[in-house]
Amino acid sequence: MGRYHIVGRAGAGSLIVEFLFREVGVEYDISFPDPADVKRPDFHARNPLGRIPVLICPDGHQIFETLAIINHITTHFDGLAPPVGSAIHDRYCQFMALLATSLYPAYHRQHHSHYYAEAAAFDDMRAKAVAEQAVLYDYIEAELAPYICGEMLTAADFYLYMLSRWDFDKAGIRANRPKLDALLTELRSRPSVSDSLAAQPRRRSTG
Ligand SMILES: N[C@@H](CCC(=O)N[C@@H](CS)C(=O)NCC(=O)O)C(=O)O
Repeated sequence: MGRYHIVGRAGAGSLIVEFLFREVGVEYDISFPDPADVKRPDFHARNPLGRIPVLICPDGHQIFETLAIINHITTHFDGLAPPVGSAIHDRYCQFMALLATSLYPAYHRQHHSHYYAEAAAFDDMRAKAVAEQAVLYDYIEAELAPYICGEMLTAADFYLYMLSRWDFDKAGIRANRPKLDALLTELRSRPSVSDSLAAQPRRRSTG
């Protein structure tokens, strides 16, 4: 069987794919094309918005959108999601959707503001994104026990950890949120995370 190939960017959304493959012991290849190259029309066949990550599977089919890629990994490899059909799986899906459709886009608005507004509106838009994220982080803090799915560490915790890395005030999101603080510290020390981060080409982290 061939190997998975991740099309990624240092410190960006491809991290979750690396974290999860390392967690389940799958070897993979990864390339980090120049950001300008993923905006070229030929890359749009892989992702119409020219965004990463894209996962190329061993049989050649491709997946973009982190939620879909994570679903592929948790479907094909055990241990990263609760059993399908259980109430805790519903909770897992709910958090995955919340992270993918609310927390992630709020980081995108902060790091890629030019897609959304003229420069004069950047500060206001970024402040609103941070305020929305504060509500979400408060909710997550209240729900952690100690992981998103209770005693089971799942892909959702790794996803949350990746997103938190893009915050402009990393200490701020941990302040007064002791459960979140403990979770992020634990995740950072896992070999799957620390080894992935150590292997990133040098580049600033961004969503
Ligand atoms: N909804 C997409 C978001 C992907 C995304 O925004 N990727 C970022 C890197 S983390 C990107 O390619 N940004 C460059 C751009 O938007 O031009 C997903 O979950 O995969």
